[in-house]
Amino acid sequence: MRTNVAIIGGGPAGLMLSQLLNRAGISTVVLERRSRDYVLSRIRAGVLEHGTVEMMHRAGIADRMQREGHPHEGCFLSTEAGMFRVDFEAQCGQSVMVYGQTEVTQDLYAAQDQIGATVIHEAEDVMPHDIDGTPFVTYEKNGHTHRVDCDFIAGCDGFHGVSRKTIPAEKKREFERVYPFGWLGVLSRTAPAAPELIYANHPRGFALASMRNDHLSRYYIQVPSDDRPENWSDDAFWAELKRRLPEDVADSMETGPSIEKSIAPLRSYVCATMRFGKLFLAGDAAHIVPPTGAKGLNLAMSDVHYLSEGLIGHYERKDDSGLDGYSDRALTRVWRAIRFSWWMTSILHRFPEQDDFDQRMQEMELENLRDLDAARQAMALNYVGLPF
Ligand code: RFL
Ligand code: PHB
Repeated sequence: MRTNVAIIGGGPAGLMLSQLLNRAGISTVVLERRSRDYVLSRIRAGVLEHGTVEMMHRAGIADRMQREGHPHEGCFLSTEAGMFRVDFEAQCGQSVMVYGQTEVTQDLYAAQDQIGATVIHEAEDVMPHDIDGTPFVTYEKNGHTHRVDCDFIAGCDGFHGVSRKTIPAEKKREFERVYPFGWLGVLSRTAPAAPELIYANHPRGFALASMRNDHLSRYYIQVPSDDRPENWSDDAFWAELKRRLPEDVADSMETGPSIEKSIAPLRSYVCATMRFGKLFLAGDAAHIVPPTGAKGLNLAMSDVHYLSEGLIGHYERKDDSGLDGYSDRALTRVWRAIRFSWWMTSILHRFPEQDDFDQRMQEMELENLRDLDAARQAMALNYVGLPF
């Protein structure tokens, strides 16, 4: 097979890149290790930044999101001293869209089918070759080895993918922080606890009340890194969640059987560079943020925006400046999101070594947000998403 751009990974980053390139007349082959059903069963992000929403429009996949997504103009922060709201619309004139990653991926698959794009599922042992020369990718399927020759390779294969590992160690610098806790998440067919998200700082640990739609709720609680979903019955989960949310919210909230229950570790990670030779990394393949700032999927989308612009410049105008500047441009925005996610994480969680001083600093950060317009504005600008 021969294509312009071989894309490793059929998650949101890989599919969105394929969609934008195909619409610009650039051919792609997407190689995804898992089945389509498996990819669609992963419950992950729920909040789309303003820029991600605009990208969905540009990619021609915004119809269902327009109908079924829920614009949110603010969110709540709950503390021991009470709950307050950050009004995104009032602070910066923008809002976010509550629309699940699963829905985004489903819409992308439907659009890819419609334009006849090539997405190969259950591709095993995918391997990029000669990334600094004449690149090609090999993979196994149904017991046969296949080869895709290409001009460029896009590594969109998530944090555990193969792409990043093919960049020589001396050509990349890695930055990492692993947090000593994870998030236990539950999805349930229940009405959301509140009309907007509640991020709760509580002595027993962080909690988040989120949602997918009017009948589907998503909740998270902070748990130790070595905890396991099997340790938590539904009843135990609801009881702990209620302890960490404001009393009136807890008293009136609907509970029910969990549809999904899993633990996500919390980590910040950046691979600098995001490009080596003809290989370009995008999304979780290049960076990880803790979910506290709702940035992971959105960062994947901004990478794809820059990368698609670079590739379109190459093919349409023989202009390589976008590709040459890709890594620096993407990383500038990545570091801002890394900072924001780290900050949100640090003010909302209980850390094992947290002393009285740390505790007071956390309380002061939250008081600042409650009392200072400028602090709320800084949070709102970052939460709805910095411009691409
Ligand atoms: P993905 O989604 O991991 O997709 C990568 C794809 O590559 C495939 N793959 C391979 N394919 C071929 N060969 C290989 N060797 C391969 N290795 C892997 C995988 O099967 C997969 O299909 O990365 P992508 O596309 O970069 O997208 C990133 C997002 O998925 C991620 O950043 C977000 O889900 C993070 N995230 C959130 N982001 C937000 O913007 N807002 C949120 O509200 C939000 N909430 C969350 C989150 C992530 C969470 N978890 C579970 C980590 C909440 C949670 C709980
Ligand atoms: C979610 O709904 O899954 C969600 C929302 C906000 C976050 C993280 C996850 O910060």
